[in-house]
Amino acid sequence: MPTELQALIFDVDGTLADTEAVHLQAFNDAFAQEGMGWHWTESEYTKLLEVSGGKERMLHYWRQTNPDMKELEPGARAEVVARLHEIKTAAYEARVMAGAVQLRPGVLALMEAAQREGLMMAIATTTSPVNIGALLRPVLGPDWRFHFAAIGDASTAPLKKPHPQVYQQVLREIGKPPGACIALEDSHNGLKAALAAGVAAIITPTSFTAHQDFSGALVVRPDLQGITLSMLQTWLAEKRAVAA
Ligand code: XBP
Ligand code: MG
Repeated sequence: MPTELQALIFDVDGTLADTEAVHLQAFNDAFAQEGMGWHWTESEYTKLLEVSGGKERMLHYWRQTNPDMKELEPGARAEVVARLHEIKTAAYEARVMAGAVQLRPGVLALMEAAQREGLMMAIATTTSPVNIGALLRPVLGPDWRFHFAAIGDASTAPLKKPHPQVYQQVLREIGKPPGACIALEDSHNGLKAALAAGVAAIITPTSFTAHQDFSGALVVRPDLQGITLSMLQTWLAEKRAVAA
């Protein structure tokens, strides 16, 4: 059993930044632009977040609101959703690049500490790759990718959280055992994905996920402010001692 914390694996939406209100605006931008006649409210969207991934979320909503709709051609509905998602992604990226979201408290300090101490960092998200760059480029610079030993996202892991695929991919790529890693997550689906891959998770919920079930989390905190690497190491060691 590894005893040292060797890597931090960061989720993106909700964890690095409270992005979901901006995702919601971008979905509604796309619905309006394409004349879908849909408009998601914040409470509706909070419930829809149980489905990870923008395309999956729209398909789920469409099937739910129009269960009897017959597709004239197989895949026609998925094609419309893919088009909506392209528009939504561009709208989201523009909003983020215009400064609509900031990193949550403590995120940058934890990343800087990990770098100072030579701890590996990785990203495990269900979101689209362009969204990660829009968020991290302004804070970490044009070489933001090189801060991370692996980046798992919607383009690498088609099976979305709570499926552990993205965590399994990232673990393979960084070559670390799951017990030597800690995941930083904000949602029930993220927690389940990390746990199913054998990775302990710290949860920092947002207003969109605060009502969810976080049983099995290593620790639940309002945010990452004041969380040090030695605290993470201690929590991991305590968990291992209990499990032994
Ligand atoms: C959260 C999500 C994402 C975003 C939408 O991902 O479920 O799907 O809401 O992003 P995570 P896309 O917390 O794992 O980062 O539209 O690009 O799918
Ligand atoms: Mg998240």
